[in-house]
Amino acid sequence: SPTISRNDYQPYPYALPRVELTFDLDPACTRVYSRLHLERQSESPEPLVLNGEELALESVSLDGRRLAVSDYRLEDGRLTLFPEAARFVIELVSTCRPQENSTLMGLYVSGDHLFTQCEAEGFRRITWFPDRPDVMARYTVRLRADRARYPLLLSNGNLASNDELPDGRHEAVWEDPHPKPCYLFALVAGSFDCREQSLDKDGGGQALLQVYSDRGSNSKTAWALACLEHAVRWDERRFGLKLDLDRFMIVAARDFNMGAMENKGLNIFNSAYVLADKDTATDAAYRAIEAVIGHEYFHNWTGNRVTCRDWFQLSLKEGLTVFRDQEFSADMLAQGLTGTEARSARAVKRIDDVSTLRIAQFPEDAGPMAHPIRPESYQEIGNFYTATVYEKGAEVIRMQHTLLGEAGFQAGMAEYFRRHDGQAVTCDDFVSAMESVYTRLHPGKTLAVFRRWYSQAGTPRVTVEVSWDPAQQACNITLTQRNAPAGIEKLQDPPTAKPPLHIPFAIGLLTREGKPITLHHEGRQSDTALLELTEASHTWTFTGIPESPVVSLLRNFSAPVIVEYERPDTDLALLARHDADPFARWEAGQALASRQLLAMMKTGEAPSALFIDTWQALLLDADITDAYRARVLALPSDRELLEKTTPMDPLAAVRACRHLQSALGNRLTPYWMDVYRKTAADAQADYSPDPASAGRRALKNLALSYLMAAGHPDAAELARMQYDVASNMTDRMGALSCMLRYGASGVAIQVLDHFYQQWQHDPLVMDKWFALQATAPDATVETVRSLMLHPAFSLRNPNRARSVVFQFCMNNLQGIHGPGGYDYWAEQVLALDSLNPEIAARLARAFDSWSRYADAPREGMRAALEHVRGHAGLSRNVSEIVNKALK
Ligand code: B3K
Ligand code: ZN
Repeated sequence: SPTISRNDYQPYPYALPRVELTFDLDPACTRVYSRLHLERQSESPEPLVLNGEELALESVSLDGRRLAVSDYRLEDGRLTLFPEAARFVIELVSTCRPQENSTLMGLYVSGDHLFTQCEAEGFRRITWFPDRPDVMARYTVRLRADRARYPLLLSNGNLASNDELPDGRHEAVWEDPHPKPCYLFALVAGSFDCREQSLDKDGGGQALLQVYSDRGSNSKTAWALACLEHAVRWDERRFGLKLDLDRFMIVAARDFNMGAMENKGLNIFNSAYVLADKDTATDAAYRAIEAVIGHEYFHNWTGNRVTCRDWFQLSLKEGLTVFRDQEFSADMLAQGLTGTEARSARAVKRIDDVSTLRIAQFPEDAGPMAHPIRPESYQEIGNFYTATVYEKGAEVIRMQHTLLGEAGFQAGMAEYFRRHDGQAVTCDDFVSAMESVYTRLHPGKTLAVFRRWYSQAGTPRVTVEVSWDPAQQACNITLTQRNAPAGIEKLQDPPTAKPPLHIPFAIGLLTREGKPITLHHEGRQSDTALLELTEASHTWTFTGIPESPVVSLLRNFSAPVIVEYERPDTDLALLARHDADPFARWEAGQALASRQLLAMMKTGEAPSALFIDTWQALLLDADITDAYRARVLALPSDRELLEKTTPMDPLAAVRACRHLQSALGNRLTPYWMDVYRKTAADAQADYSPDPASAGRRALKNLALSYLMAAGHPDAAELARMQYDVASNMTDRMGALSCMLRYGASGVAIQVLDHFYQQWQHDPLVMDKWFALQATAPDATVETVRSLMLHPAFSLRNPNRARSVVFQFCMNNLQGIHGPGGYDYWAEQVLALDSLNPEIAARLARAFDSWSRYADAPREGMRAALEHVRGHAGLSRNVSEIVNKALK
């Protein structure tokens, strides 16, 4: 497939001020009439190139004159016209086939409804069009369909009219006052429940907020609507950004490739991020819904009002919007709290986000798909909706926030909108707006070095050296950065290093008793100092340090880097108990646990007394919240551990995690029991997803898992009881997953069956039922094959495919690396590829790290990748992934 390069960008030669679309909607064959008002941007005539895929072209007219086939060129997804005039109107008639569209891009059928998904390049599957984000137009959309089958016809903007037509049909006309790129176009047709509320807009006027979902599910949309209102209010308060619409709609779809889509005024969501009630959704699902509803809403400014010039700039909207949704979630968790409690509530969110970054993005940055947050090239843009563009992109925004401070960052945002509202711009434009404020705050300083974060792939490594000078009472801290080239780091063959990055590195110093030491840094006094590393290496000296301190490094994870620092376990234990920075405190405990796990993998060593004592101290610390305690007491997952080993030995990682969990369960049994009893008291209380209650449930379920792992004689009974009396899905799932992971298999099967009987009618709960089985430690390829034969299984539904195939291939190390695992993976990649290339390519990526594995798994994974690569007719999506993996 051809490679598309960032540097080849050319502006589109035409402006498209107005678009009129008429749809005769029909699942078998939808006819689209399109009228494009075009204005040439250059002096002399230019060919007009439109994109189209899987369309049947019926006619083309130019200024009302029907063109002959010889007047235009139709090849390879491109329609080229040769207009002479500077302003003209093109009329096109074409058809597409929603029913046959299993890619879920363009116009497709889900259940009894019709939906669209256009980002990145799906609009070309609806009609011929300049399908690129820098062509922004005002749309008028006329939707016509059978009234009984499709009583509701939605598109972007405001409803201008809704009229009856002959033959039981009706039509709705929508006008969107905001110019937009076609990737933000949407239409929905079907019969839905609707929950709505009106909202007083900041600055006057009212807006209608609506959440549409499948008939019969209205009782599950209250949380989503509440989250939408919170998001609107939060964006007003924290960013000063107002809702610019009279109507903001969210529609839930059962079949959806991603989480959701920010179409202007008409967000379409994976139903997993809309529907929730206490009986069917876990606490984690409630928080995820809040995050995704926030994310899509925040796109209305960061993405829609100011959009991307081209798809290389994707992180312009995604990194920034992820940063905004992370802050929204953190603020929601900390609502009503102050001081340490607020800080630890925010830290819980930070811990979860950093864990995601490490498990998804760090490996990507060290593997065959490594790319800068602003990629230089791609074959298929659908493959670049990655953890790097999203999560690392958000870290790069967060570092700008750290460097500018909240007020400076907000001033930078205001400047960004002042300069670019209504435009399609680049990542550079964003940094320039921030830089204008940065330079004002810090005369003489620029973001020139910082900009390299946008063009360099790879996770930087920062080495730390600390020395204390008793004569001077001074502490010297040296930071040194190493930036390996993209791709797998070749250790024997030292690669040419990349230039240094601008790394904000927050540190603190503690006394040997764990007390914070005040630092004097750049004219400020604080427990935390922000060191700005902009060269390969730099040393800072802190004076007035009366003893050799313990250093707390990379507080709040102030930069997406790997810290390398040799220190004794006793220092980590001290930080895990006393660090005032709740993120760094968690990090120290995790580092200590990782060392235990690595030692177990190597020598079978038992956990140290120091480690057990640390966990005991954390269990007993009266000053920490339940939610935070649940985070600090949890062990690194087998996947996290695996990332830390070379070569990667998955089965040894699984064994070590299990062993440590059971050792901790055993050694601290009375404490876990105590925690369980205290937190279990509210099992039957009224359910509320608020952070304090959710934190209590998280801690309870963690305690249960330790007791189960330890094989405590009462644990199985406690789990069974918890399942039976559970008033909510979090407790039900917590108990059931413990039974599957650690319990007797007979009991687990019986309970799974009960669960099935109770929830078989609910697709989202059935996804959980499938996922629990696909990730059970004893699940084999035979297990997942038989799950796939279940009548409720379908590879065409992405949520269901994810719940079985992806869960097994990505989250069940024993299963996928067991007998037949690799063949199963290859077979599923190919099966999915013939239905839905975007989803297939995501599964294909599960083997990205194959070359870092120990011999046996490595050769097996390579053979499976080669098998996939050898298959004729691979999609561009999967072909790019497997070819890069095998390079
Ligand atoms: N912008 C969408 C991405 C969908 C692209 C799928 N090919 C989701 C989001 O980030 O909000
Ligand atoms: Zn997004």
